[in-house]
Amino acid sequence: MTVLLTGYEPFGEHETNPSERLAARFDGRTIDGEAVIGRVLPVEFDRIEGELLGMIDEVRPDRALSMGLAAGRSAISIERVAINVADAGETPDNDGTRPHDERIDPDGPDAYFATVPVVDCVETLLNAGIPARVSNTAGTHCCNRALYAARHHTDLPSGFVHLPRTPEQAARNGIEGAATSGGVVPPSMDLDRQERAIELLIARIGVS
Ligand code: PCA
Repeated sequence: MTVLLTGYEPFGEHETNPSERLAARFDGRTIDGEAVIGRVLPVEFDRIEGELLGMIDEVRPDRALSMGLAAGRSAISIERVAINVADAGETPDNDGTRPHDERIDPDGPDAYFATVPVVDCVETLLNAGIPARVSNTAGTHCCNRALYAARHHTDLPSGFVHLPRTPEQAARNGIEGAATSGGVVPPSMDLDRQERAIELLIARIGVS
């Protein structure tokens, strides 16, 4: 079995993206019999769908697991749903595009559920000592769009994982955010632990 594991390039204020780094770490590995192909998606509303479908066409995976950064979150978040909305909020994409209250597809369904076992995935991580939770919103930026596209255009079991910042990213934010004057430092998780989480998820999704 083959799993397509995607990450995203850096975007907005973030100079790195743990999801991009993990996609590189996993590319070419085999985890519990699952051959992993790691790829990186652009953070561009107008390109995600085409790029993702192109990768699926080329790789012909049996499942698709996408990852992205959720900068304020403290735990690995397994997304339950993708909604038919494109809204960049205050963060334009890497092409400067900033949709506001748009539909991804005006004729498409309002939402799609992820088709990986979301609750089981969270339990697997929690039992391994990794902070994790079900998330009931993937937001309305590019990450939501990748899960919507996978479900809208393919029958592949598909899921999305939002990752916290790494400690290095959180420290950088602390420098910029005046932590030495009492400013807040955002939550983080080290990349090795994030990597272990993705390993466990690939294995768990493989048996479902
Ligand atoms: N996170 C953003 C887009 C790319 C990424 O890694 C999101 O949550 O939509």
